[in-house]
Amino acid sequence: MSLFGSSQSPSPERSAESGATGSRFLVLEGIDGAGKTTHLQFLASQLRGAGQSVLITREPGGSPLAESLREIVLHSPMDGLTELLIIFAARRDHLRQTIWPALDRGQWVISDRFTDSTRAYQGTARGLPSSLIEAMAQAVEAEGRGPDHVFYFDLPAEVAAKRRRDRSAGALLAEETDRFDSETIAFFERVRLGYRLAAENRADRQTWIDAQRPVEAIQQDLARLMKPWLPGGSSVPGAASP
Ligand code: Z5A
Repeated sequence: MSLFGSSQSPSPERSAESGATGSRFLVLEGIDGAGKTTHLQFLASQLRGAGQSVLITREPGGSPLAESLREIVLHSPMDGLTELLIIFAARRDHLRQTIWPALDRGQWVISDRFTDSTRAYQGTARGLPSSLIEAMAQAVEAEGRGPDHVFYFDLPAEVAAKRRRDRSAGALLAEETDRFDSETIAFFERVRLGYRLAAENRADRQTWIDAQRPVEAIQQDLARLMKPWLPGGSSVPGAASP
């Protein structure tokens, strides 16, 4: 497993395979409040600063139909299997309407969550069979390109809950709550475990990030990690030096 603080670079083989300037499909994963949104904006600004075209998207959502399904998943009472079916329906449309066309155009795609969220939330945390999840993932994703690299932002559930409370307290408008907000700390610790299992299965196409560290320290590592992926393998304007 690639960890910040130990091995931080993408494998040279993979960089050579994709070409330093080739676009990539990047995914950010982690429990609610782990910092995905914060760091997604940073990654996008680094890429744009290096002249790359970037599409930012999210799951559930990312296409008109999938955004409608997102509202249902987040707000309508349902059982775990119904939740799983809707999430994969949304993913299928997201891939067909948004992600695959963007990759075909040569854009970088950065998605806030993808199938490892399903493995962690519906699989490990809700207890739906992994055989079912993998069969659905195969059916929905197989004919196109999947994530080239996944960043896992790991944070104890208690710390994430505090960050969410602090964020709500500082917000000008009341934050919208959803079905997941009423889940317990134990639930989010199971999600964390699910992410660890997913990361182990992903071998070298992932980076495990200790998200308890300050934002600046994490972003320094992200900038260093991305360096070999950028044109000329050089640093980008505004990137923190390693
Ligand atoms: N879901 C699912 O069950 N199955 C699936 O397959 C998929 C999704 C795809 C979507 O949630 C829900 O869908 C999700 C799982 C489910 N629900 N849960 N839980 P969402 O998209 O509405 O929300 P989210 O993805 O969980 O993200 P979020 O609340 O926006 O959190 P975040 O993006 O990870 O964190 P953030 O907003 O960047 O940071 C949180 C706060 O912490 C903020 O004030 C930051 O300034 C602060 N922060 C960030 N990093 C730091 C550090 N390093 N130090 C101190 N403070 C920090």
